[in-house]
Amino acid sequence: MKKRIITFGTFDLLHIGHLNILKRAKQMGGHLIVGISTDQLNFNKKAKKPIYSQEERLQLIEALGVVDEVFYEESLALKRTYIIEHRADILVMGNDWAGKFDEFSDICEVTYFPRTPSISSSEIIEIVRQTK
Ligand code: C2G
Repeated sequence: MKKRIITFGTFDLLHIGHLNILKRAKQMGGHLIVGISTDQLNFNKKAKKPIYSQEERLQLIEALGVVDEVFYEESLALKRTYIIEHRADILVMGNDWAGKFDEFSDICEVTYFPRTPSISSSEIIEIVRQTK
């Protein structure tokens, strides 16, 4: 039986670090489901909206060959519900979240992968800002 793998993220300014974690998650052997955090959720967390809208971010992730299913993550507090609703066997996150989701190990396997070094959406924004 194929495993069902779930992961969450903003995926703003799609970059190689995003692709690497999604590829690694897919390699765990199954059906990859990705929760895209909404613009409102980002605004609540960081007091700013992502550069790409939630519709654009969702379409970009959905178009990747390694992704099987996408949905909007509207609230951080609903993570348990999303895992249950999507019948996920494994939760994958980057290790910037290490330990943060261990509470869900009663309903699924929780795995953290090392982040790809030297790239992030915020760094891209910073580089573009400084480049005239
Ligand atoms: N990531 C990575 N390497 C990078 C940058 C990001 O492996 N260089 C991973 C992150 O660890 C995360 C995923 O890519 O697992 C998405 O990253 P972000 O878009 O930064 O997601 P974030 O804002 O952390 O949203 O419910 C949790 C949130 O929705 C997570």
